[in-house]
Amino acid sequence: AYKFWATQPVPKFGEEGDPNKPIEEGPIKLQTVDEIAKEPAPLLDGFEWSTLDLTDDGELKEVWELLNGHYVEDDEAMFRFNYSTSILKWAMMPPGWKKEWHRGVRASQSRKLVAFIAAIPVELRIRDKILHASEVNFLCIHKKLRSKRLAPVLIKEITRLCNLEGVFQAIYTGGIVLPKPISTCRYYHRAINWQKLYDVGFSPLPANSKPQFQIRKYALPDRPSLRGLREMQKKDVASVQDLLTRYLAKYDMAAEFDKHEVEHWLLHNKKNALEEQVVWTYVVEDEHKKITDFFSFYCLESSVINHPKHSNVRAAYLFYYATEIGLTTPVDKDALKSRINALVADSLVFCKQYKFDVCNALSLMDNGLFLEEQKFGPGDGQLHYYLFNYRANPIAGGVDKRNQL
Ligand code: YNC
Ligand code: MG
Repeated sequence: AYKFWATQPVPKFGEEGDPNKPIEEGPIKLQTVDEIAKEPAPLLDGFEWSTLDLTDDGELKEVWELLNGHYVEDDEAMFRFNYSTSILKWAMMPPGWKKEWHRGVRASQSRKLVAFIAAIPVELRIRDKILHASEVNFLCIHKKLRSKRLAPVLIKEITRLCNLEGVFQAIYTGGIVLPKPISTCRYYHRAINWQKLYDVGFSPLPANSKPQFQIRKYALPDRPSLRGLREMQKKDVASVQDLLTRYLAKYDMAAEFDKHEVEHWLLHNKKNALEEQVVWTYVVEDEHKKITDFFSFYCLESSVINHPKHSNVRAAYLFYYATEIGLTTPVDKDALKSRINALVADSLVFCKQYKFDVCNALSLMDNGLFLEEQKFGPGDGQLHYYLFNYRANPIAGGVDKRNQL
């Protein structure tokens, strides 16, 4: 098993993992840029490598089409992620993005895009070390080309392209088990439009319940309740970056964002009126105009496969949040819990206002403090986190959540 992964610089199952004997953390294999091949490995006859230019609407559309028809589905093939072109640009073009890291395979004759893989740069902190790493995502192969060992070829190509830029470590996530997860999270779902989720087969009707009970259970107020809550604006970027950095410091693994990254990942760009909104961020401003809290969520729709009435489910994914509580004084767990619940409760109100059907969250960061109280239920999906070419002790919980994208 794992014929390909056994050849890669990743830890093997059973190799170590005595919790009483933590290992020394660091790279598995050391290389320099001049050892890296300047040219890609050849592809099967009839196929060729192609760099996708996502600033070109036509090429962006090609990536969208491939993913729309062939990207991640649930186990029963009822739903498939349907990334909008706006979210693809947001996810693949953060500050420092490189065109070369949007890599595709085309059929030589028809020019049709049949496979894709992408990477973005990320400063990743693992405990006290910061890695100049990449985050690999959107690995996708056309359904007709599956099980032909093309995935390892794509993975080796994106590795080469990262290595050529001096990047030798990467983070990636997936629903499948590979050697060897550094952390594993579960997906949780909170119904907003229960009736629709039931209609499409996403939410079951529990025994002894009735639709009207379920609808009542998930009802939400029309207005948020926190004082000083407002949409994030450009002038908040520095405060939000400072607050987020201090908040994330308590986790063993997290991205380190500079101001440009905070602006990219959290601030909705209103200037671009043609673009659909991808991310929503709200801050809490106190009476001294200080930002004390914020929360955010992004929109990712899923296609409903073969349904007579509904073609998609509009899902909000809880993204970053932070609060001053516990940052300057010793953590009062109850105060933190009640504050985070208030923040998430208000985010659900906005999810309803913006017509989301469901709000999703992972079992990471401090989410354990609100999942039950805010009526999130566990899903069947798991998300495994992996590091490429870096040996590290397992991370119990509390990883950065961006990789759920
Ligand atoms: C996967 N998701 O185990 P072994 S997540 C990594 N991540 O190798 P073939 C995967 N490896 O076991 P197919 C993988 N899925 O023999 C499969 N593999 O060692 C491994 N699905 O290749 C697998 N997107 O080409 C096996 O498989 C080998 O034709 C088999 O293609 C797979 O984006 C896939 O779920 C996933 O489009 C492309 O099924 C295809 O089945 C597909 O015969 C639907 O491949 C979409 C989907 C995956 C979403 C994601 C993160 C990807 C991370 C890749 C690893 C990056 C490493 C870091 C590199 C940079 C380093 C630096 C610096
Ligand atoms: Mg294949």
